[in-house]
Amino acid sequence: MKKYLFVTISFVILTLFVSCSKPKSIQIKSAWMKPGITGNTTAAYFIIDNPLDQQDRLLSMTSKIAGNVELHQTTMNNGNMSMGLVESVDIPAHSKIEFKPQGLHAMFIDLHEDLKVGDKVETEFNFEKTGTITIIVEIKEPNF
Ligand SMILES: [Cu+2]
Repeated sequence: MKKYLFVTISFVILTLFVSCSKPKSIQIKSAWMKPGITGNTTAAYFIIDNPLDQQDRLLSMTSKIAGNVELHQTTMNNGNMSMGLVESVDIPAHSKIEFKPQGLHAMFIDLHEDLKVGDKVETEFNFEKTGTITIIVEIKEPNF
């Protein structure tokens, strides 16, 4: 009888431990992309949520539907909007980094196909520590 009680208590403790320490990981949320035409470029936007205790870094992105995907930052200089290449993007511990219109974005260059509203595009995000996260990005009509 004592043995069963011990086993039960151990199981309860183990269950508590597992539920408290359920693995947290970097997540990519609210991802969407503007429509695009074959041979042209388009941009994708999303939020990278890092709930971890350590910083990570977005190194690059890839997708079968584009010849190249670059990380860009839009800046305003004397009223002129321009965008520049960003080598990588730090994602500090316990933070969310938002890629949004007129800010950080992912530029999909040399599209291999037309992208219409409702289409879905598989995209890989390559992080320094987390490795590769693959998500589906949906094409949406920009509302700005
Ligand atoms: Cu750009």
